Amino acid sequence: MTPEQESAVIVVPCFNEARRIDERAFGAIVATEQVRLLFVDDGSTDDTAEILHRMARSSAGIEVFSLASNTGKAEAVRRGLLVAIRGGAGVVGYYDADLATPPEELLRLTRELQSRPELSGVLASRVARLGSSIERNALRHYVGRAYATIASTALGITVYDTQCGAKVFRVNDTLVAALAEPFRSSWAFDVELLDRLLHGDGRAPGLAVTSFVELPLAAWHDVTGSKMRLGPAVAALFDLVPIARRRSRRSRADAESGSNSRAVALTPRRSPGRRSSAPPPSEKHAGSTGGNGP
Ligand SMILES: Nc1nc2c(ncn2[C@@H]2O[C@H](COP(=O)(O)OP(=O)(O)O)[C@@H](O)[C@H]2O)c(=O)[nH]1
Ligand SMILES: [Mg+2]
Repeated sequence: MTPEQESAVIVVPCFNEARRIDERAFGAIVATEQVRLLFVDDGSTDDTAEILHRMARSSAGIEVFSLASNTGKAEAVRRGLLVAIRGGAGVVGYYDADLATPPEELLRLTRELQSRPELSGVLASRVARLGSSIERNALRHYVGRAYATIASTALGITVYDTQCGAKVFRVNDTLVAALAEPFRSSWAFDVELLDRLLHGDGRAPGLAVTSFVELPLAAWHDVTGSKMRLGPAVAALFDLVPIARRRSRRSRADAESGSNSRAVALTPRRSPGRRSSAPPPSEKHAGSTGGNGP
């Protein structure tokens, strides 16, 4: 890692991953010295804890944070990100333990964010296209597309893939505020996080939608052994309703007050009562370098 780059810590949520975890691949990721990894063992009942601690002993760039009982991916990611931020990371992210997103792509996402100080976040996007190798189970692909389309509408932005398990964010007050409370939905937490980042709260301002980008992956492949069942994933569509409601309340409030100051879209989506001119990212936050966490 070059000194001018913000130190990056990537959270890897793990629940009963003993059979899938590839110790060598994770060792190779930290050997690049581009990122450190914080594995969150979420009350696993198999040998996950033992494997993770062995990895931490053999690689200086790997740490383990253990939760006593299973809290679900959303809460494990949130808690892990807060630990990483408290440790002084300037860039944090999360990454699925099954390496469905190849390690080199995780490193590419991180470099993209580190090299573009104007960005607040980079999201991996599974866009199948000529020259890429995106292999998804057809049913999961179609459910995922429906979900992403509805999520995009709920957020009021054009985002292709909200659910890919590889995302990186620059640490700033808005990110810290967005992680302060547990997510309401354990399935739609990626969408909830984006919503919180775009709109901020009393503690910190929202970030400009233009400070988020999706990076189309060169490769992604479904890994068997997923613990995410499709039934709850479909039910998670209902978790998007409160996000859509909040957006429509904000639109109404903006229209009533004649405000045009709200951030709008990764690519602005037209919406009544909203203007498409996103303000610049809060300079204080978006362009800052490492160490601005709490
Ligand atoms: N912390 C935590 N992580 C989980 C849980 N369930 C799944 N994960 C993690 O979430 C990531 C994606 O899970 P996976 O089963 O591959 O689901 P997929 O999204 O269908 O591919 C992996 O790193 C899993 O270990 C859970 O209950 N708690
Ligand atoms: Mg998976």
